[in-house]
Amino acid sequence: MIKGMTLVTQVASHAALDSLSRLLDALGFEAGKGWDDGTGRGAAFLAPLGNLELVAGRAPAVPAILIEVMHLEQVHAAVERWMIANYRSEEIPALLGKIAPTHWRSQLFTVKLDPGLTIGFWESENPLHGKPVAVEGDLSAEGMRFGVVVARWNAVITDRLLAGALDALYRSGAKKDEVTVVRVPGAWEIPSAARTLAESKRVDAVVTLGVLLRGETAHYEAIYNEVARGIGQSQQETGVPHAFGVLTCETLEQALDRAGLKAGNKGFEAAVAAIEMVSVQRKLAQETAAG
Ligand code: DLZ
Repeated sequence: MIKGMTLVTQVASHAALDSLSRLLDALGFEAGKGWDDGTGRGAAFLAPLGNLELVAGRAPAVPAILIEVMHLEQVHAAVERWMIANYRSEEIPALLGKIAPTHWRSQLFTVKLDPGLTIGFWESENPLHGKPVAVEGDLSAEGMRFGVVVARWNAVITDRLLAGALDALYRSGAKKDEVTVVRVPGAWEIPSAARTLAESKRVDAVVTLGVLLRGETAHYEAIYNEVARGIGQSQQETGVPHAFGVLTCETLEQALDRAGLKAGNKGFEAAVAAIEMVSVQRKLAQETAAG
């Protein structure tokens, strides 16, 4: 079973390896496992997709290291900024190529990092190139407005869920004044506040956060069912995505684990789901508008 593919390529020198490693690091590549066995060094960089392309009959028209990106202009600008910080300005025009069309319906630019090391960055003109044909949400919250409804009951847990949710929203690009936090007495009150926010059209998505502890909650099932139903109904009837971050736990310890101790932070996860759903909704609306 095929698991992945690694293109192993020799670069001209240790200096070239370090230079390319710094550039890829600056561009946000995830570092893989490097090695140094005394005779040589390796640096690995991970990308979500990989291809091995073999060429016969003539030399390839592109550098051996070819990185596919989205938003090629932004990548070009990022590489230029990195070069300005690392090279003399008069050297840069000869090293950093301009974005140019290729004969295979793409745009490409090259960067010469060393006499023996040129790499290329490219973007297909077909936005679906290399992607499964599916509408998927992005995880950027820029330009999105959120409501976060958080129950005060079991605040030792819900405060942590709230911190996780805000961390996810802000780190994904949401602006502080575009996030409205609403505190309600307990989980029972979450659906009503969520619905008011959703109907206000002040938010693109609602994140709901609460904790129901079975051991301490009389009529646990009845309350839980009603909270879940109310949040779901608000989502369906308003069309505003509602992320479900209401924990249902047997014990406080279990709840703590899910609020940042051993099992992640469900507030963070709910906020990420909300971001993704706003993005999915916007993409679906665009597709519908485009016919
Ligand atoms: C009353 C109650 C109980 C027993 N348990 C919980 C709980 O585990 N988690 C929670 O968020 N809220 C609880 N509440 C409060 C109710 O949700 C509600 O706030 C009150 O009944 C007032 O309507």
